[in-house]
Amino acid sequence: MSPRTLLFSLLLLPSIVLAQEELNLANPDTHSYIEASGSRDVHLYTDAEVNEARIYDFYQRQADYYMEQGSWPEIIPAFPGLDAGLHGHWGLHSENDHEDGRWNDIDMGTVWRQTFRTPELNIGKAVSVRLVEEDGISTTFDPLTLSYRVAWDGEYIEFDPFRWGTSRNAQPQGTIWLADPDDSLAWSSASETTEVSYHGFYRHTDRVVFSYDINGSKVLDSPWSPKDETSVLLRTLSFPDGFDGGRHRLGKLPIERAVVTFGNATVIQDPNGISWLEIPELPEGSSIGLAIGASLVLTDGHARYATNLSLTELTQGGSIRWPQTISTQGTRAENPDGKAYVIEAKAGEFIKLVFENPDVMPHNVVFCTEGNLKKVGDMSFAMLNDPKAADKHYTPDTPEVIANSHLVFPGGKHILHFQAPEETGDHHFVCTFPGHWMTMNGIFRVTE
Ligand SMILES: [Cu+2]
Repeated sequence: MSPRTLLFSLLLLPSIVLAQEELNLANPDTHSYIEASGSRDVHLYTDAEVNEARIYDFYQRQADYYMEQGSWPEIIPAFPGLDAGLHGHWGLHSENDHEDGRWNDIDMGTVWRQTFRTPELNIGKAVSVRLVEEDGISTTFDPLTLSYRVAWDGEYIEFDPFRWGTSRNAQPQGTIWLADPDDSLAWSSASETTEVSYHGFYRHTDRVVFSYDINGSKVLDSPWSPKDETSVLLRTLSFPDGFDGGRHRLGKLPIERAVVTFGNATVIQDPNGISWLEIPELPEGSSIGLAIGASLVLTDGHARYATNLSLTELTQGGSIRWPQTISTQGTRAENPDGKAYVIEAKAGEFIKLVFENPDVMPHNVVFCTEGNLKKVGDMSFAMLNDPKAADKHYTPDTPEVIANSHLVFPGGKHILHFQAPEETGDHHFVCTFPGHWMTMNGIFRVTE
């Protein structure tokens, strides 16, 4: 620290302490506005469970309170429900109904990429592959170790319904028979250093081929399993550029549970009971087959596992996995007599509008004052020239607009809270997505 900086620090320190002493910090516990049930007229959102709505009530009470006091502290508290409040963080969701296991109903296909968790393991960048559908074998590849760290029999992945299903990660649904707790790199080359890079994986029909480099030499690595057996993981490793030689960790399993089915490699076991695949220097285009099983004891006869297919071919396109096309079209409501649609409300009434879009294109809903449909419609069309139009939800910035929803994309929903105007009359509602206003409009009738 230079002498000059030191001087500044010394001068600054007492003034900070002084400032803190002088700060008049509000304590929300002692102020009545925190209590939603009292102290002012009942607000529309006083009883709202979700903070997003309740927050409006809170800040109005707070403002009322301090204006009544005639003075206010320099720091007033923020709404206490926003973070870790009674009804969930950030005010967006009530977590009272967050138990939802519907993720378990979807067809997950053959590859699932999500943090994978068992009671013993947590694999952050896991790629889980279902090798055989319906009560078959699944395995989880770890791109950081470049190895298959888990294999299990039974169903594929399941989700805990806690907090809408994904916050406790993907979990295996079945019986685990291979688990490698070691999260260090599973390859070591014959060279002094081992540098690896993971490139991702190819999908070819129901096969998955992982691709990575070891000291610059390409490795293709594909898991597979016999359809009529359980607890057997087959692997084909291809070395298109050849290989300098090295070792690959298979996990803590008895040496007889891992068998080389073809190619030039041997399985060895270290004093810690870890089995390794020992690979000598290999020429270009070499492949190795491997079978790992929970109860596999094979001395011979394992040729049935030796499926020496070309992994390079599997990195090219294959047949279409999902050849079916399903199309669906939203329909507009019937309006046979050609009369305008009418929404009715009382003057000054608070309205909660749930706007859902089942159509194939985006829409919004904008309420505007009587006689100004065309004006607002024309302004919305002019927004085609506005680069910020999407941010504004294609809603013209004009006093004729009473309220507007967000632009809602197909399948989406927006909940709009607003107050009907005091002026009675036939106001309008309209979609202001450019080009829509002339056909997508109706009457917003406000009565006494
Ligand atoms: Cu529209």
